[in-house]
Amino acid sequence: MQISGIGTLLTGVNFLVTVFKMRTPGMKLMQMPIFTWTCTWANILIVASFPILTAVLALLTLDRYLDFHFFTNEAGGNAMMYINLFWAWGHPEVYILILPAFGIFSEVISTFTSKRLFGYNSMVYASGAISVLGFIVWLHHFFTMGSSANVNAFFGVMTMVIAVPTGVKLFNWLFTIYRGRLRLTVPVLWTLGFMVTFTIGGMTGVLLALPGADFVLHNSLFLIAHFHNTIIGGAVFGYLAGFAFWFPKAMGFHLDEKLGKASFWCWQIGFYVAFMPLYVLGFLGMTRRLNQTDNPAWNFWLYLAAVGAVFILAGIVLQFVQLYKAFCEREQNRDLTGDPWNGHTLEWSTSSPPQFYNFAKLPQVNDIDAFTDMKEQGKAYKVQGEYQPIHMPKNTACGVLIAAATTAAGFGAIWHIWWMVIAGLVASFVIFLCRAYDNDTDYYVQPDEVERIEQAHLRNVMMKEA
Ligand SMILES: [Cu+2]
Repeated sequence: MQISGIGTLLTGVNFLVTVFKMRTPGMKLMQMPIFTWTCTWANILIVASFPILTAVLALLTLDRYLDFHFFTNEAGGNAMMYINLFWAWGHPEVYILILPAFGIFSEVISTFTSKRLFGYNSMVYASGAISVLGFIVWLHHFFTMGSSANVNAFFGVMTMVIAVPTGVKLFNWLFTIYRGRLRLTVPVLWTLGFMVTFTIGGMTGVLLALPGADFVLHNSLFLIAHFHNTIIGGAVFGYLAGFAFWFPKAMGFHLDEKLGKASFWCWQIGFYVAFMPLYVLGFLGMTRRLNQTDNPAWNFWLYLAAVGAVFILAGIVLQFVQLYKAFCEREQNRDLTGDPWNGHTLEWSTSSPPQFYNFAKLPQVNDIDAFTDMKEQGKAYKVQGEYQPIHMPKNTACGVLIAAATTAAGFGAIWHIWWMVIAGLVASFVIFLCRAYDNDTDYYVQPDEVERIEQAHLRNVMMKEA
């Protein structure tokens, strides 16, 4: 946990520096693609919240390995302090999961309605509000801890307030669809399924945010239903929408629409049949983490939930079948233009899959939907001036080697194999030093090579247009 947490933290720093320092010429912050914006907020959350996880795991390590008592009640520590610190990281973490998905839904909705996203600015600010509020709600995970009524009320109210910026987003998506011609592709189906399902999950979250209600529902299956309702209906649906949306860009060929739709319906129906009974079971008094039950009143709902799980399994299998079919028929289903959906943002202006250097020339941006703007002004696919050499990083195995060495150190620490811990840490530091003192880390792609690659893409685009 500690190693992957530090890895996430470093990745967050990397993404933020890239966003703030390496945008293409002309692109202001308020002109970034909305997906980039929601990922930026997610990475701000990573940089702000993961140090809490690092600290709490360090304290736990001291407890476990050196006999400290930070979290041991009998020895003057406090076990609830662990739960508090864990969720001070953990609640922001659930927004780290959902915010990128929100961005995917925004891209999908605006692309497939062929409209500009409604309320771009308010989308950015709503994501920011969700990010900030995400830090002052952690106590809703344990209203039953024994805090005063005032403390519980504060965290309950703050939790409910998050429904406001989330509602702003939902209405923006609806207004984008309004009077647009929504193309019912697979990414759109996931998005529509999300809008209905996530709204239900959000509302049961508001119910749980009432401290009084939480005393009844805490650790019941109502809670289990709620968080699956948001994580599956929000994050998972979002990632699957993004998978279908960007698959042709990343791989250079299309997925099968029919299988994608069949998978969606299995997931959607399966989700409701599997998880709505859990809300009922929560009200019937069933708690989480039971390995057996003796209440016959629960049986019907448990069997019903099992039927739903079978539907979800069918959805997962269909995803793999879809992937397999796409690979088998990739020659017939090539995406030659690189712009299969009539996209709005710059990634659709490159070939599919994009070249190793991404953009032959850095595009000049003057508008939110930069690629739409280029197409409207007749500037798309037009090369301005000569190609320049492209500065590229060389490949290196250092990252993978450091990961292997730290994994060995972590494995050794868990099983008290101390020589392995020391060897892993020393090895990772030595590899780091080698990388730090290596000056031969970059190279240039020459203009004639860039031209040859780009001409092939442009010929494909011309053929399609002809
Ligand atoms: Cu929470």
